[in-house]
Amino acid sequence: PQTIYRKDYTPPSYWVDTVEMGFDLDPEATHVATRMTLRRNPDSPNRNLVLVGESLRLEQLRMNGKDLSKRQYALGRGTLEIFNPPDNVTLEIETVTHPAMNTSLMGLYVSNGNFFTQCEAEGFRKITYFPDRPDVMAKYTVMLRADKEKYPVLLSNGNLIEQGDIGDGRHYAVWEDPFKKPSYLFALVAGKLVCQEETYTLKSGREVLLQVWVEDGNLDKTQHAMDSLKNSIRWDEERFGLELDLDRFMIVAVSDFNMGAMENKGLNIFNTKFVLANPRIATDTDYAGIESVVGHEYFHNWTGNRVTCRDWFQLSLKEGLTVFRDQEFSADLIGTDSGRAVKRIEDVRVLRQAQFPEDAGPMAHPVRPDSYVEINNFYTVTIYEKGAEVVRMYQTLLGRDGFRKGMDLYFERHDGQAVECDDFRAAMADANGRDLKQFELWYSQAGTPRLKVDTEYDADAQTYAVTLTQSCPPTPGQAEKQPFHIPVAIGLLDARGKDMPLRLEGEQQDEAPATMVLELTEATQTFRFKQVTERPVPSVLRGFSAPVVLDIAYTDDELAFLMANDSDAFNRWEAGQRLAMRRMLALTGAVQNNQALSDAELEEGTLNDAFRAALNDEALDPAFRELALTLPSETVVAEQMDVIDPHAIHAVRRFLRRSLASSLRGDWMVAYQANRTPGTYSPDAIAAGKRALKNLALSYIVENDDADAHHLAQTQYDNANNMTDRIAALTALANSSAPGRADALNSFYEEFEQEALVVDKWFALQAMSRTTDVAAVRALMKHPAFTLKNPNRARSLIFSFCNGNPSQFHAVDGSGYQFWAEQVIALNAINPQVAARLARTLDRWRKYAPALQEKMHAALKKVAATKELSKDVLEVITKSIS
Ligand code: HT7
Ligand code: ZN
Repeated sequence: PQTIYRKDYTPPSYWVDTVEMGFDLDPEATHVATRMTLRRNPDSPNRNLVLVGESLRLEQLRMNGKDLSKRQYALGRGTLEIFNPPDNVTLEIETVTHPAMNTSLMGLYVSNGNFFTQCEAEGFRKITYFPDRPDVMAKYTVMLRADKEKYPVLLSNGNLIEQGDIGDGRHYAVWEDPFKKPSYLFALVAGKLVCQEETYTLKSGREVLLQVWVEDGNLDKTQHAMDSLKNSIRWDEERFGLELDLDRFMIVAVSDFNMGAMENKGLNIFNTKFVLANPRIATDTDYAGIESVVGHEYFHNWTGNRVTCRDWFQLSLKEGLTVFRDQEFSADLIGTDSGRAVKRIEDVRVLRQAQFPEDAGPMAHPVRPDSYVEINNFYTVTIYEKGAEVVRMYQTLLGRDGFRKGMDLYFERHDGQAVECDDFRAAMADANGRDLKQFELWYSQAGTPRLKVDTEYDADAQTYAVTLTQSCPPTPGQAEKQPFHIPVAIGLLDARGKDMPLRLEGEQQDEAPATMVLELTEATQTFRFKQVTERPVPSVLRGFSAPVVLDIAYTDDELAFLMANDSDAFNRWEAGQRLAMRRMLALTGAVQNNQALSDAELEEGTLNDAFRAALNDEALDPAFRELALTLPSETVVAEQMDVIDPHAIHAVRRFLRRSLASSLRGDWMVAYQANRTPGTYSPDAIAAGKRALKNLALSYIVENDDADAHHLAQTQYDNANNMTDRIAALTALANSSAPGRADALNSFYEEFEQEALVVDKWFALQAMSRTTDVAAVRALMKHPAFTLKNPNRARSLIFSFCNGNPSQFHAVDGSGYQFWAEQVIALNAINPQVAARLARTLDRWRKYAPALQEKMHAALKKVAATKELSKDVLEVITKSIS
């Protein structure tokens, strides 16, 4: 397949001004009539008009009122080229698509008998021939026609301007979107749906209509999405002065969806997972996910829709910025300092767990990639999460006010345009009178920089020198890297654990702050603090001020000291994680040398003491304590090893959890009792934090695997009044030898059989359970509720096992890898996008021991040899093997 390069960008040969579309909706064959007006782009070198289309039957083609003769155009593989058209063109095209057969879930498709669309990134071309690229922006008017009984609801972007009957039991609706938009933001929905609606008054006094559409029977699960939408609208007005520009804003939930949600103008389409919630079916994590995804899609209305991307290489322009905005939204809603820190820790955990490995593997790419084969493969954690870190660094460098000035200038300059990442950077620089040229490297260089810290205290001169040295490992196509512009937030702790006032040599300072942002721009730089009256303990990269790996030599005691005292909550957590990581790596080495692991050794140790102190520190937010007492995940530990040994890592994590379970048993029990949340369920951060700590305590207690622990879990399972507590208890039981284990799993399924999102949880928890091996997963695939066609269900079982149960997946006989290959191949024929995501599971195969590598390689080759591999899967497999 063809590689697309950023350097080859050329402007379109024609602009499209208006698009009128008529849909005759039929699941077997939907007819689409499109009339568009186009105008030659004088800046384009190309004379011909090239439209793209995929899986379409072309029924009619007329230009300026006349049928086109065969000599005037060419229908190629996926293209329709019209030769040398006049400067102004009206094009009429009729196409036919087959929504019921469309299992890719891109373009127009059917889910549970209703019609939905997904057009980002290149799905519009499955509906009609069109210049389907984000820099072509047009105004759309859409008429939907369908059987009235089967499809009573007809929705599209913008405002409803007309509706009525057309005889034969059919009806129609006309929608007009007042804003010009790229084709990827087009949407339609038709079917049997019901909605919760509310009017909402904007700050300006204008009233808007808000709707959340779901299938019948789900109206008891929409309130949280509606509340999240109202909170989002208010937050964007207050924090960024951005108002909703439409009179109506709709959210629609669909159960078959490739990703989380989609920001179509005025008609956001969501995976049900990010809409439906009530205490019976949704966990605290689900509630938080809904809030952040509703926010994310809403915020796209400005960062993505009003100002969009010139081409898909600029994807992070909208995604990185919008993730940053949704992270800030969630943090602001919690409101407290410790709540903000908890949110920051959670976000950084995602980055380390998923993005750091991506940045170190064969699919590594810059935040603004230079090439791709299949754009769907570039909706990655690098584009989203690292992109958000890059945006966050502007705020760290410029301050909140400076960042806001940059945003204001960005909209002033680019509202209604399709632009590049460089335009955002220029707005930030110009609004603040700053030179951010070097900052460009965050967009163009892949890889996670390493930041080494060396310190020297001079007691006589009372100076403290901090030498920062940066490097960045090679990534595909980028052997050498130039130094980044890295903001390094730093504090110095005195012997009592208090922040020392910071004064830098050679700087004119009005005050001496507790935290200072050092700007590292060279490979090595020394920053010298003066009037440092005692040797400090440094707290570096506070709040995780840059997406780097920090290399700093601390003793165990210093880490325990930071964990107990640092005023920066992120670094308190970080110190505990370092301490645990150090222990886990040492023990992993011991396991590999066939040494026995001894409880006694740990019980004496700093880690045990530090954990006990954090667990019992009532002054700390329970949500923070839960994070601090959670050991680094197996994936994060794996990242620290030159050769990954999943079995040793698993054994060590289990051993440490058991040791902490037994040595702190009484303390866990106290925490369990103290953090119960009796009464009516509320998903607020305080209550959710308590439940998180209580359920972590439960999971440790059940590590003891004795009758008392089983009883505790069973009682919680039986009496819980919310899904968070229910699923936590069931997970604990599933990972134990409790006699009630099988009964609990069966009764849970029977109780929630009708709730697809809960059945997903049921599959997922079994897939990730310690005792679930490949054979057990194969057995679960035979369950009547399992299907590969529904992405949520496929993810719940297959992805959860392959990505979330490393010790079983990496079975030494290679059976996990064979299973993986079979599923990638099966999914490839159904849904290439989902298949390609699963294909990523083995992309780091070279990091494993030779015996495992060999078997992984065989599985990769098996997939590579499959006929009719989609370009989605082919790109991932080819890059992994080469
Ligand atoms: N912008 C949206 C991306 C998206 C998507 C991309 C490819 C295939 C299916 C998709 N569904 C949604 C999601 C977002 O970032 O908000
Ligand atoms: Zn997004």
